[in-house]
Amino acid sequence: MKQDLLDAMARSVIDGDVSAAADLARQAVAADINPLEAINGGYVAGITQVGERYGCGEAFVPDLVLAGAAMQAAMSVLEPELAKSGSQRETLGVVVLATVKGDIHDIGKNIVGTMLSASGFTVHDLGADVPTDRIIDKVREVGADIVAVSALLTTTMVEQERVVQALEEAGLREAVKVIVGGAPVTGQWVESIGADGFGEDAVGAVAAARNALGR
Ligand code: B1M
Repeated sequence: MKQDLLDAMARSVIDGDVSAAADLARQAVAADINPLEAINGGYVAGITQVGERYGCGEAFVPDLVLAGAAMQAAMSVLEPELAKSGSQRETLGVVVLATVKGDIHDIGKNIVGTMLSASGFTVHDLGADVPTDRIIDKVREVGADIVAVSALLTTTMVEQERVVQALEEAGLREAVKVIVGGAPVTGQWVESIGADGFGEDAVGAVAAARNALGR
């Protein structure tokens, strides 16, 4: 049953069981379960619980590390399946994607990148802990339409504002839209830093990218 599989996926992340997480992802692919449903209904549900336990002192950094590893093992199976859904679309725009400097969380950013690609955007993913200068250089190099920056920490989300400022200083702000996201990001934050949009999840990120370019 699908719900049993989703529950087992969540459990594999809570237990930090890398091989079970990957195996369950393969089972989902074989059972033709929508990969985004598996990600959100299964693995994200699990990692959210681990995060909540960490937040109230019931789990510790090694638990986050194991949960992250289990989640990534599942993503390596599911992200290629997600990507397949958009293989023949026209290019909607060029996106430079990164997790901001000082922040190594990249699981959500990777899902956002996969969904943007699957929806028809050309994505240049610079990875995590990316200095703002490198983002600006890449924008120039590829003629980006959008800069998409992820931040998971309240201490690093300020880097999203620096990206907006750096684009202004480089004279690129008029030509490039900025979308932001990550667990601490709110609409109010987006407005206060002068970004063009945000998504609460990967589907929202695609909508924000489309809206920003009017497509
Ligand atoms: Co970290 N961590 N972590 N962590 N970690 C959080 C974020 C935290 C909320 C946990 C908690 O306290 N409850 C907390 C931040 C608190 C705060 O700032 N308010 C925290 C902390 C404190 C830390 C450390 C400081 C712990 C320490 O060392 N003492 C440390 C920081 C390291 C650093 O970055 N400098 C740290 C380290 C780690 C690991 C490396 C162990 C690991 C990351 C592994 C990896 O990414 N490769 C990790 C993990 C796994 C988490 C939690 C548990 C899960 C994050 C995750 O992957 N979620 C997290 C708790 C939580 O978020 N519930 C936590 C699943 C993912 C699919 O969701 O990333 O939110 P998310 O992405 C979503 C949306 O946010 C959105 O779409 C995605 C898909 O739906 N989205 C965008 C994301 N980016 C977007 C961009 C967009 C649009 C949408 O447009 C551009």
